[in-house]
Amino acid sequence: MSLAVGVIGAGVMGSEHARILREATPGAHLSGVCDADVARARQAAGGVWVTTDALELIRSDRTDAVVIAAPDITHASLVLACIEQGKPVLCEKPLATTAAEARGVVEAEIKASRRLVQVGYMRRFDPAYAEMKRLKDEGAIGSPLILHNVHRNPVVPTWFAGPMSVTNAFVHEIDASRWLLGSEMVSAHVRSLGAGDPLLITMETDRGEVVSTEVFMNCGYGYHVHAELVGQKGTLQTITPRLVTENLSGFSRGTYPDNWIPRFRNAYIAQLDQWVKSIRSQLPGEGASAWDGYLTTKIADEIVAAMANGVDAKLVPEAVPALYR
Ligand code: ISE
Repeated sequence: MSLAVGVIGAGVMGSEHARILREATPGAHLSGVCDADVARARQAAGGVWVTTDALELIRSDRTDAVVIAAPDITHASLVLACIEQGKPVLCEKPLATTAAEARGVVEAEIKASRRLVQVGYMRRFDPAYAEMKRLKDEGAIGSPLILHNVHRNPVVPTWFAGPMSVTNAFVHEIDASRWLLGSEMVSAHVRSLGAGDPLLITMETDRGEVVSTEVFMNCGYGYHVHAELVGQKGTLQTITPRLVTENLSGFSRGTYPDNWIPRFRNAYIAQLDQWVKSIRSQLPGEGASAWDGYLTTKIADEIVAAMANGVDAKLVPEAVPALYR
């Protein structure tokens, strides 16, 4: 039987998840959409049930599983409600806005003795990042030494302020770096340029690798995410996927998208597909667990606190609970 999935939040990300569930997710279908703005919910729903009450959607018999794409501040409490109902949940990143809340989600899963949560760190499903990891794991470039990440958005709205470039954007780089290298971060140093944008964040891992990341939220020219992994024998770098290069008037050029959806469209599709398959087969998924989501938010929290105090962050790796080993 097809898995009935309800989506909470009908903004940029929620609408995209709803569209993928309507059009491109074998084994599942969109069964409901929740948003405080009913018109927006209806638009994303394409004819299925809509509600303005997130708890109603989570508790409803019409939903077997839930995708959360509501504002970051609501994530932890909505995920807890899904765990309470015993319903699998794919929560957009971050899992929570504070490490304490994220830890609460981990504790709830441990208490339920069931892994119900996947966090939407979709880079793990991006063909370029996945190929980079495959080659690195095969030993193609020898031992990794440095990971260079670039994370640029053309512009962010005024509400995207203060520590959000760490807690909302850089969190992707924390998760992708931990996953790609298979290492834990032990320290972080932040250099703030301009009026706090861009940031240059350097982390060191427990294996002595260095992860450098530029986070530039108002770079002006387009959405651009890039990674290059330097190893002892060579490097691996992602190639920005493009369908066409325009050759004109003495120039060769390609365009950048306005936001992350065109760049990571295939990753979002693969992520939902794998999530649905893991629920249907009752096997653990390949995505980020609640534990990964917790560690990422904890590192982000510690970096923000260290920035406020003008010091480096000392990050202390924690023992992984049995449920997540
Ligand atoms: C946004 O929320 C995302 O998740 C995008 O993937 C990220 O690149 C962007 O910086 C965030 O603001």
